[in-house]
Amino acid sequence: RPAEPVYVPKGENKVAFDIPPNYLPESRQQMAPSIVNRFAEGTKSKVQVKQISLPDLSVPLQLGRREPFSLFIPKHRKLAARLIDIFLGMRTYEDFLSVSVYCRDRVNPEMFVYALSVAILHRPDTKNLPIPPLSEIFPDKYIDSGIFARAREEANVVPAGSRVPIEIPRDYTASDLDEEHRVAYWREDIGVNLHHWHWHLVYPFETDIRIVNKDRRGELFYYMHHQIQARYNCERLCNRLGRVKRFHNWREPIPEGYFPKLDSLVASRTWPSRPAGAVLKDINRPVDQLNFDLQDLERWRDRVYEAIHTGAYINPRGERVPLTEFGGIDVLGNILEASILSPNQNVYGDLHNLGHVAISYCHDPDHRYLETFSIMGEPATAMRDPIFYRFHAFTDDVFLEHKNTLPEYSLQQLDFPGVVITDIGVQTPNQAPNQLSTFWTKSDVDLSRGLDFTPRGAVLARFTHLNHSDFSYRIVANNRNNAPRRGTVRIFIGPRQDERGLPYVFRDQKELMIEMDKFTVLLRPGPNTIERKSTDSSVTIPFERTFRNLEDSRPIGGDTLDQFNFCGCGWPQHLLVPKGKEEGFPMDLFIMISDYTGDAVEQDESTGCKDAVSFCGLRDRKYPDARPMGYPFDRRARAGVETLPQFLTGNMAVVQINIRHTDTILPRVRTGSMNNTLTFN
Ligand code: CUO
Repeated sequence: RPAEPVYVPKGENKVAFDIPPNYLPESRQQMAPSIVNRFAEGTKSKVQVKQISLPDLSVPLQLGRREPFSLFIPKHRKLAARLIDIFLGMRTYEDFLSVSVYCRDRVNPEMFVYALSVAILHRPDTKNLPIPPLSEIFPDKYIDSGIFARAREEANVVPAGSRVPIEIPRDYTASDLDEEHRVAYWREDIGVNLHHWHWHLVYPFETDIRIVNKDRRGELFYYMHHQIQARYNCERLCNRLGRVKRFHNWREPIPEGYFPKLDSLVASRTWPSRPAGAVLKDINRPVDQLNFDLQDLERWRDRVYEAIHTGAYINPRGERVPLTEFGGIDVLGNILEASILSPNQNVYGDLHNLGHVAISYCHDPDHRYLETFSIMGEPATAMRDPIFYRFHAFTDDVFLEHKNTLPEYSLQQLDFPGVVITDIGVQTPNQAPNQLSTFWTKSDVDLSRGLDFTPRGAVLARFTHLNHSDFSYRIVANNRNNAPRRGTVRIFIGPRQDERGLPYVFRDQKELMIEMDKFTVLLRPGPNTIERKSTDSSVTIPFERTFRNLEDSRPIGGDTLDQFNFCGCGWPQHLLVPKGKEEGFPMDLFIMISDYTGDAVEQDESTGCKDAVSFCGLRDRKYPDARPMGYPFDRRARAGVETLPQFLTGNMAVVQINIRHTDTILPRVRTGSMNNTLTFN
């Protein structure tokens, strides 16, 4: 019987690996067994690691143990891709475990965790194993470096069980002198950054083609990042900031500085900062095998625009291939990112990835100071920096340029014959109708997995994040057909007024529409009332899953451990609702029920996690909505439509809602059908 993956729940961390002696790194092979084995003291059981003839690891070993690792650097990507191939190529789980254990103390740790995570997610025999959240493995990517000295002290002085969580201050990266700091709580949110890391783990852009080539992955690259932009812009409006200005002239100084105050514990380095006014330069860093000019980026950009404006890209044979109405955006996503699915990297290059690289090296473009990349250089941390949104406003604008070339949706493509929405609204318990309420909550993350302290046990860091009261949507829809009809409910919210207080025209407002939920309904003939809970959103995952707090991983509402994985991808539930304002922030709630005959994707029912399908798709399945992502707001409106109300057909409705923020810290109530309701802090 082949060995099966072992899952060791946190808190019962009492299993040790029994490894062949020659698997230890050479430096440790001479040490006394009592030293080598001291971490195994008190373990209840041992996992035997089989000795195998090891594959050739010379390629992944080209990156040093203490060097930082960036997915955006082509050399690093290639080394990681090789390691992933090795992991995926192991025939049995036992062999996979064996080679992983061998690599554990040899390969660059960041690359190891990345490649191992991708492999676990995609191997049939491990895809149901939970991956611990990156915030536990590398807490230094998420938490102010000052916390770690205190954590070490706490761990050494105070016994496990009596330790008090270490409070992470709310304003540690900047002061209010920097107006961008007003939205730092959102950019630096641990859950948002975990989502982004996890999304790129599920949708890698360079490794085995069978893994990269997921249904509509280029289009999802566009759409998921577009939604990040829409949400960030809305958050800015809530904080009296203008919408993000796209960063498209790469010769201009960058006024937004960023000082991350993170230290890498692995690479023993401080993440570089970027003072205001930094200017991008040509990159020539032999150490990273990187050599490209800003002109290269500009050339690629111009060629991508040329493809969009002529409606066709050039394939490697020099032929023009049309960017089609439905498939064009997917090709364009792969071209721009660029993933290995890009049809022609010689012509269109590697624009988005090397854009990240150019920005992340602007402080040391030729390596004269021996500095490494800044936080823009990797998906786990990039969303903390204001320049992330300015750069992605550029990529988003490229996609919009393409979308603007497509035919507008006709009334027939929008309407659902015989189905009329007569009433919509949201209800927060104990509040006026159509009001949402936000506040702050403190939650804890356990740093202990990522810190190598000898006294073991949890070391908690307590951080403050935005949160909201759960609410529900209510939709009344009349089906005038004399048979049941299946439909897809599409829920968006968008700000009503721009930064000057002027009402939005449709053209601008559609770019700011935030997807809140999407689900199918069966409408019986006559009036139907649909109730839907905010916690069921198709864009979010519950708090417990964002942080995969495995101690709390008892089943929630029928959920089982094997769903804790693919499932780490998803917008954090606590950021579903924009902050709003203390005096209230008016938004339009838009709800549409589209005709399911145009939405349906024929495929087997997914057995995996389906909580955040809008952003993350379904595992081993097609994206479960046949419409273009972002529908119905992804294209220009038909002639004559200037405002959202003018856009509506009978199967759509809009109502004004109000988001009220209370500047106090309220406890978090654990949601889901738990036996015991836990309140944190
Ligand atoms: Cu997700 Cu630029 O892609 O970061």
